[in-house]
Amino acid sequence: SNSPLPPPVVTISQYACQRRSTLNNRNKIFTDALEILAENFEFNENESAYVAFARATSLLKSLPYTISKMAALDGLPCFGDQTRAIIEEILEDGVSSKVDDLLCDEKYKARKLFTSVFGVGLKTADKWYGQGFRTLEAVKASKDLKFTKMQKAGFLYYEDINNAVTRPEAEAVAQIIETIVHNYAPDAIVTLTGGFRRGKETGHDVDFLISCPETMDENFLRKIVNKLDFRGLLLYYDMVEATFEKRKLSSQKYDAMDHFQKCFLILKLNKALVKNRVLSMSSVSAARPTDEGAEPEVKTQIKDWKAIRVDLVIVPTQQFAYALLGWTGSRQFERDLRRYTNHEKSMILDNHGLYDRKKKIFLNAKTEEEIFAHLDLEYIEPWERNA
Ligand code: 8DG
Ligand code: MN
Ligand code: MN
Repeated sequence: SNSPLPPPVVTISQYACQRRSTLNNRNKIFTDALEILAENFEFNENESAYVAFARATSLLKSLPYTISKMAALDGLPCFGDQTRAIIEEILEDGVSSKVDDLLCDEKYKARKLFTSVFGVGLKTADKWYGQGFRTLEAVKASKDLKFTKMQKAGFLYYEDINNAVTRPEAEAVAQIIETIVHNYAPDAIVTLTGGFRRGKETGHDVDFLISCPETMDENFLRKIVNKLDFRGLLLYYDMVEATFEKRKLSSQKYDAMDHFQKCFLILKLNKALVKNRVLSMSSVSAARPTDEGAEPEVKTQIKDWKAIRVDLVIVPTQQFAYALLGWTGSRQFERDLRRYTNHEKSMILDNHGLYDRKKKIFLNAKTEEEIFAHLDLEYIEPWERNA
């Protein structure tokens, strides 16, 4: 019999690493709500609900159209009864009552507030909440609470750190880091990664990989940090030494951890440095005032610097492509990349390499493109990884 061919069906993958998710999210009204609920499931350690909401959110971010009726979800992966119910409510009322309730919830509000302090995780937030604390002022004023060095810095620079880092600020930091790195190692490569590499205009920090030959002096990162300190730019640092148990192959779940030497920093960025960079990049740079004949400088209370969170990761050249892929994110993109690798390819991917479980070999790669090719995936550009 000659039945006509069915119309071609465009199927959308359940894996974020097989979708292109740009920053042009056409379903923000839904994803904003789902993300808040997902975060609360994460707070409550409800792993399965968290995963369901995170996957549905991520899928919506990849759609080239806005969901305007429930039927538009037909045939899409990643939606279950719970996530559908939220979308249905938003379609009908414009808001989700579950989200509205949560935003007024005492415990949720305290957890959000406390974890917004650098160095405060869920455990500490819940401890403070359990002790009756509800505001940062009350926590700071407490005589009984002990704070880590990290939390002290978190309180000290709270406002700056919770003010998103802008791209001009990230670029100013990049120039500082590059200059210092190249002073010690002219052929080391500094690469801006994380959200800024995905094209975001703002971020909560600035992430850099510093790729070095395997023979690199193990004190290299320490020298960079010392130099930052010497130049008066270092407000806080936490050095994490490389761990040499090369790979934990049993781990099937994505955790952001890797074994590279790294340093979590807070830098003191001179605001004038950022402004001047912006000015010198535009055509009005000639209009910059000079100091000649100017009034004597009046010392004011205005703070001329901003505290910026910076991550530096030292990566041996050989593993650079894997580290870059891992640190570029997004978190959901990385999780799905690892899940796809496990379930569809019987391989294991981490920030150091790719292991083929059947062939029992590690697969080398010089570029991200080669890693995608090893995984039989179409290449997804960094700005398409905003899953
Ligand atoms: P943002 O800073 O713009 O808000 O977002 P982001 O740049 O995407 O997030 P991030 O928290 O700075 O992390 C960037 C990527 O790095 C993310 O996909 C997770 C990944 N990552 C690792 N290892 C580690 C680690 O040890 N700590 C952290 N914080 N992130 C890590 O691969
Ligand atoms: Mn980042
Ligand atoms: Mn980071």
